[in-house]
Amino acid sequence: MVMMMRALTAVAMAVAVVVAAVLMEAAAAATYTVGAPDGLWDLQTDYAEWVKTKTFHPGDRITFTYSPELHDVVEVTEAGYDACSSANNISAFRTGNDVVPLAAVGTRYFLCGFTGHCGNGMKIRVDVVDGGAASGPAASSSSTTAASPAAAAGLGSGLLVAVLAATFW
Ligand SMILES: [Cu+2]
Repeated sequence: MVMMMRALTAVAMAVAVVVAAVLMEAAAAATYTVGAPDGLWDLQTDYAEWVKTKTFHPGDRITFTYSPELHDVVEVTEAGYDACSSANNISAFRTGNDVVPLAAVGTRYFLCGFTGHCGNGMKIRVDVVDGGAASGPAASSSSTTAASPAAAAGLGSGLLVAVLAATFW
């Protein structure tokens, strides 16, 4: 009976570890450096292409890295984005290493306020979508937590061993 209790305790602990791992996976927020790895916040990067390979969720952050003498970052409305106008800007960043939290679901628009830069492609549209239904292995593959599914699989094996042990003890 004591052995049985020990086995059940082991199973309960294994289950708790797996549940904790799943919860951590769901809560993992990613930070993306705009334009990286092939570019940065500059005139060379194709931002429409860059965002295509990412899925942004609330809690994620984007970082704009650039030389403040050459560029800046202005958050604008959709109208400002379309017209390349920072006249009615929402906010402006000028440090050269600007971290912008993506707190909520919605679309954010950023452009470079230096003359001519937006017209030459220095603008980016970031769609922030709900992570609820999409936070499976497919969604996490684009984040910085690519190792987690493997870790979860390892924990799954541990759970199986615990269940087998409980059966045979
Ligand atoms: Cu610029």
